[in-house]
Amino acid sequence: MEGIYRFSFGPWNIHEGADPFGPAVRRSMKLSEKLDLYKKLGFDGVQFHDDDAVPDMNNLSPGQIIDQAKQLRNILDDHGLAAEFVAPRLWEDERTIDGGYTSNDKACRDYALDRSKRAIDIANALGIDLLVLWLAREGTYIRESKDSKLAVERLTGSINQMLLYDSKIRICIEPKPNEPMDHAFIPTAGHAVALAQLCIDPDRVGVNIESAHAILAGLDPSDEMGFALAFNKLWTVHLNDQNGLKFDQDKSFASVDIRRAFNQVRILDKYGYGNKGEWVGLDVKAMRSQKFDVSTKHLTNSRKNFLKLLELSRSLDEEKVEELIAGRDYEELDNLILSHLLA
Ligand code: GLO
Ligand code: MG
Repeated sequence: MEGIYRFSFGPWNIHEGADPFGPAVRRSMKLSEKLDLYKKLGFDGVQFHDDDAVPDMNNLSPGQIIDQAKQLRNILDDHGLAAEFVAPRLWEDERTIDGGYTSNDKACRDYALDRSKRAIDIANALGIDLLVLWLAREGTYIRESKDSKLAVERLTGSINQMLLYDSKIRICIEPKPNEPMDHAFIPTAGHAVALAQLCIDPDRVGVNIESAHAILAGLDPSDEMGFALAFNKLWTVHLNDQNGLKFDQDKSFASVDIRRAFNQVRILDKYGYGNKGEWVGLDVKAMRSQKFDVSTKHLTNSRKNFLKLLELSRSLDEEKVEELIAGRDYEELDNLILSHLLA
C-alpha cells in the first residue's frame, strides 16, 4: 500500500535565527502571519506547542485556555488548515529547570503534569487527539543527580495520569538522546516503545521519529521508523537532516545525506504511511544567515526533496532489488541504489 502525504510544521520552524552565541537576526512573525503562509508553502497541517496555541497560558484559567484554543480553531478553519498535535512546552519554565515529570522536586512534577493536562484541553478544543512529548529535560547533567529507574517510573506515572485524564488522547513520545541534557532517559524509539508497554493503555502511547535525533543516537532514522512501524506506533515524523554527532541541526530534509533521506521516504511509502491520517512533519530550521524574505525556503525545499525522493522510491526497480537480495549480491544492490539516486 502506498502512502498518502500531507505536510505539517510548527510555528517555531519559522524563526528569528537566535542561537546560543548570538541574538535574533530576523524580525519575528506573528502567528497570524505564519498561518497566512502555510498553504502558499504547500502545507496543510500545523503542529503546536501548547503556548504557541495559547500564549501566556500559565496566567490563564483552564476555562480561558479552552476558550482561546477554540478561537484558534476557528482561525485555522478560516485558513483551511488543520492542527496536527499539541506539545506541552515544558523546558522553558523555571519549574522545569531540572526536568518536569522526572524532576526531583514534587511541586515541579505537579506543575509538569498540570501543564500537560492543559495541553490536552487545548488539543481537545482544536479537535485533535494527539499530544507529543519531546522529553527535553527529562534526563541528567550528571548521572548521580537522578535515579534512572525511578525516572522511568515517574514518566510512566505521568503518562498514565494523562491517559486517565482523557480517555481518547494519544501520547506520542519524541525520543532524543541528548541536548539540552547530557543524557536523556528516553533516547530512542526502542525506549519509547518499551515505555508504552509499561503504561496502563499501551495502545495509546506511540512515537514521533525525528531524523536528526536518530542520527544523534548513532542510528539510522529509517530503521527507527521501521521499528516504530512494526509496533503500529509511528504516529508522526519530524523529518530533517543532521551532519554527524554535534548539536541538533534541524537542517533541511535530505540536505546532508540523500540516500539516508531516500530510505526514510522508502520505508514510509512501503508501509502506507499517511493512510491512517498521519502527517509528514518537517522539523527544520532556516540557516541563521538567511535574510527575512527568504527565510521559509528550508520548508519548501524539504517538502520538494521529500516528493522527489518519493518519485525515486516508486521508480526503483524492485524486482531487480529482490533478485540481488536473493543472490546476496549486495555490492550490485549498493550500485543499483547509487545509480538510481545519481541518475
Ligand atoms: C527539539 C525537538 C523539538 C520538538 C518540538 C515539539 O529537539 O525536535 O523541536 O520537536 O518542540 O515538541
Ligand atoms: Mg522535533
